[in-house]
Amino acid sequence: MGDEANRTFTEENGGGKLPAMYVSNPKNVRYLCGFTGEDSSLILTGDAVLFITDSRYVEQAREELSDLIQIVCWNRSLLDETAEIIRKHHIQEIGFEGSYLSYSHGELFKSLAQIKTRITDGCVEAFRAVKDEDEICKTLEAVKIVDRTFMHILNFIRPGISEKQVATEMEYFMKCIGSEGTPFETLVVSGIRSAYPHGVASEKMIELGDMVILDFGATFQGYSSDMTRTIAVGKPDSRLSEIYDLVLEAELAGVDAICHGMKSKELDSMIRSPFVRENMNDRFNHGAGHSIGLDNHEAPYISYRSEDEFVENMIMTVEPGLYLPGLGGVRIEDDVLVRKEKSLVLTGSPKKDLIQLPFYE
Ligand SMILES: [Mn+2]
Repeated sequence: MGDEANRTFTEENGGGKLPAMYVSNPKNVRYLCGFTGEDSSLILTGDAVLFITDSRYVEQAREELSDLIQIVCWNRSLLDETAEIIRKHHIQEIGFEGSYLSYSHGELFKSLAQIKTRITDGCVEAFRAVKDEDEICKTLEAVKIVDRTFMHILNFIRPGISEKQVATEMEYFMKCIGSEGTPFETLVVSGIRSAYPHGVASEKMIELGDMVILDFGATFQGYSSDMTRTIAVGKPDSRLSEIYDLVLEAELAGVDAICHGMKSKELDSMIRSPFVRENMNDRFNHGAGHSIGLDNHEAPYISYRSEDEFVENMIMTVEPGLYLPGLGGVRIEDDVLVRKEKSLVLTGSPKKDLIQLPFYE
């Protein structure tokens, strides 16, 4: 438990100080107090931190939380208990995370609280964006797992096994070597399916000449990694080997350029510039990157629409791709620790040349 929870939150947009905040996003709860379970909330006031949970989690909370945090076990309902705390602590105004309460719960919350409420979406997330040493170490462990898994899966992929078998093997292997689970569904798409930027693994068999996109992540003590590599099984269509080089050029432009103080949209245009030059920008139809942490996708994002600026110790993915419908696609993604000057690429799996697994007719 750090200073994070004990400060008076200043809402970014509305301005003015807020005397209390209700935190219900489970990742934010975990970030602020270290609780790894579910269905629990925090109320932060100027001088107290209250952790509200139900009987299933009281023991776990006693173990995981600092003694400075008061644990409240609710009996009637979470919202009733919260309203009671608001009354007891004479809270005059409270912020809550609109994105993490359903519309009906939000309305109920407002009517139970009977005080001024304000939406504070993104408030805790702004702290989460910049990682401390401990968070960086955990991410590094998650990164090691994906790197080892990539080397493992290269020996497993062959013509005649399905995308699903490959994805299952990757997830099994990641768990065996220390991943807590997969932060998102492991994407394995091959052949013409590799032109689907976000296709999930199917029953399709991998065939000779296929491009195979592997987009996967591991979780270590809550922190995720996220990496994509594209390989070929045998010799692919020459247009696909050509776009591999172009995607690699875009990806390297991104990981080489990203640094403290750089604007998100500036980086986005650097990543796109090889695609623009080759008249292929319209074949890159997803975001160029995002932050990772307790969530697999978190703010900030790499986007031409974003006014965000990167800050030292953010961990960003850079992930350009090109997709040719009916033929296939290529995506390359690394995780990068943003530093003052040259940033550090954390993921170390090979990418310099298109890996062609040696299978022949
Ligand atoms: Mn990603």
